[in-house]
Amino acid sequence: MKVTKSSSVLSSLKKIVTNLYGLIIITFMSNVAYADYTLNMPHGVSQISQKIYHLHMTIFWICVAIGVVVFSVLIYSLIMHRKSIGHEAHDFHENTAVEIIWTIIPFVILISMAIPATTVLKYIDDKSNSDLLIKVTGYQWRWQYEYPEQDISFFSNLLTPQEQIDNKDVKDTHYLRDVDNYLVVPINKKIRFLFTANDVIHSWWVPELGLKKDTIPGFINESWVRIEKPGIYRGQCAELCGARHAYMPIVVDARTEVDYQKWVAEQLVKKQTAAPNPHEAAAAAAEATMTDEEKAAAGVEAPASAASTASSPVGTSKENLSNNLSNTATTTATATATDTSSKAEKSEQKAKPENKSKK
Ligand SMILES: [Cu+2]
Repeated sequence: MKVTKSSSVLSSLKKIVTNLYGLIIITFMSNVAYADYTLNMPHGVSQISQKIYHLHMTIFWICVAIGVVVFSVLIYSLIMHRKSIGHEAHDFHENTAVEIIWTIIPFVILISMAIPATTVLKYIDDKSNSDLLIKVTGYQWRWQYEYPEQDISFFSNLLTPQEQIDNKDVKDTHYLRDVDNYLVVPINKKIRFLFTANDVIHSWWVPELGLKKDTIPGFINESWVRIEKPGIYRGQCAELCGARHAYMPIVVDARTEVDYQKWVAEQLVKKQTAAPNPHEAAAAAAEATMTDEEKAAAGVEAPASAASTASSPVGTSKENLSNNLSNTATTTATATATDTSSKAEKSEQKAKPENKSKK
């Protein structure tokens, strides 16, 4: 009986060790997953990411100091108070002074950690006085970016060919980390982001910007960033959102103000020269020839109602815009559900990788 029990313990121990060994091999040998692996978190290129980095280092060094003190006392006690050198243990219980000290010291440490942490959190939470508004919508499995103030909207899709995913072709430098349309933003501007999703919960994460926010259907999350250095910054969805969760990367193209304005102008020109949707054009032509009575009979409403749909409202103030976006967030799921496929098709036709600069 004893033999079978110990042998079953031994075999389960063996299993655990084998599994652990496998896990270690996978973790350290998979060079794809750790292509960008560095030991510490990135410094980043925004004020938020730098503040997060410094907070992280402050807390890290406090933990190191605690570790050094605790382990020093522990090791000293183990060596100096061992039985083999004839140390006799003291015979006392319930020392009030010691108990007060070991309550007060952790309390002071926790407060000294909470103060810088709260300061950074308060800084991150201040979304006021932004220069630019961008709405990010998560889809299975791509991102939509809308610039309501500039009336720009596009989808951003994975660019990695299926052959590379299937191991039939050599993998790119930016394997699973490249998209057709980059999110172009200006540097040194306070960019306010609104996050929502159209289907399931996603999470928009760009480590270099210090920005990670869940995008939740029916809700709007907010955040902001001020990027200090022009460049290409890559990220990915950080919330398990379905079968192709790994295939919705994020690429942010931070440009100088002049280059950003050029891009905006290009987008607007592209939009004007794009071929109009034949169905929309026919409907508009029919509507233009209708009298007011005919319009009322046909149930054609004033164009103002268009702003209440999920499409980007044009010519509204920033405050109204936010309200509109908040209102539409709740209807996004239903309103855009029908809109999505046609919009997606359109964007796919338009989405030529014009700003795709492989570095
Ligand atoms: Cu996702």
